[in-house]
Amino acid sequence: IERYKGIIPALITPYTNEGKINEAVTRKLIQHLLSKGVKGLYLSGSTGEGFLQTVEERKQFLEIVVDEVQGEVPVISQVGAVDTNTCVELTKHAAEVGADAVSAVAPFYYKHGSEQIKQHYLDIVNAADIPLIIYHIPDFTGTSGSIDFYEELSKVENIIGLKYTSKDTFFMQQLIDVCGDEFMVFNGPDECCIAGLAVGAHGAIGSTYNIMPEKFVSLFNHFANGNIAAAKQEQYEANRLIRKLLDYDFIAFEREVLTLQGFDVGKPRKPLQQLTDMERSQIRKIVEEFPFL
Ligand code: HMN
Repeated sequence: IERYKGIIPALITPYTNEGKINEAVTRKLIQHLLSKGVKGLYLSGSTGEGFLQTVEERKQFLEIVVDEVQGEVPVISQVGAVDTNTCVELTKHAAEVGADAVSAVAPFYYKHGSEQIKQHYLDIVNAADIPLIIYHIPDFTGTSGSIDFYEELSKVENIIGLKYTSKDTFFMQQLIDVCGDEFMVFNGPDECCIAGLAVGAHGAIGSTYNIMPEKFVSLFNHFANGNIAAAKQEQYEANRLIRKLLDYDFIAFEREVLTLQGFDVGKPRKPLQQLTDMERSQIRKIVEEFPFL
């Protein structure tokens, strides 16, 4: 649990100009993020575009990341999919190639009852000897487990935590209360990172930690040291940027910023927003306004 405490980027998946996974840029971006003090990497989630990739690509990407990280920090692979079989296949693969944990969104598109969703998670955790971090993102999946639902799953051996992408901090606090301190909860919305930490989140997984890892590592460290005023200052500064970012699709925006930072991560996959030249030049101006980028 100590190993996971901190800031964990939900890694962008670098693509080549042809839209294939870009191994060289992936390795370079990982070294950069590690050098900034991130405590793990979260792959193939919303930010990583796992849902827009083939199973083979998801496996290939994980293999590259595990090889580059060399055990320095935990690697968490998001294996969620519409169907259980794909999740099971990706989980077995993740265990085989040495990922530290898998994570999964609730099955989406079809409307399932909570019993089926529970069974889906049990099938994943029973597929291989690798811990599971549930991914709660009700706005995207259209389903939200209840406090009781998560409490029950938190008691299952090898379900070690939850990534919590919602701005409802009361719900988060209740979850932490009933699941106990050994069950890790990660804050999802970066703009509310300090709020999540304040109600007891153990760490934070998010997309903007790709583009400003230092800001949030600093926020986390200040918070951990009880320097709340300094942590709050970092959150305020980050949020002035996030507010601008939210005028665009966050993946398109962050890919553009990374490109300006020297990481040629390519364009997001359609149907994600493809930036116009005008939008790209607006983003360039924003980057100039924020020296911490
Ligand atoms: C993931 O890759 O799964 C995400 O990073 C999830 C993460 O919690 C992000 N949430 C969403 O995109 C809905 C945030 O990092 C978010 O992008 C950021 O707070 C800006 O709003």
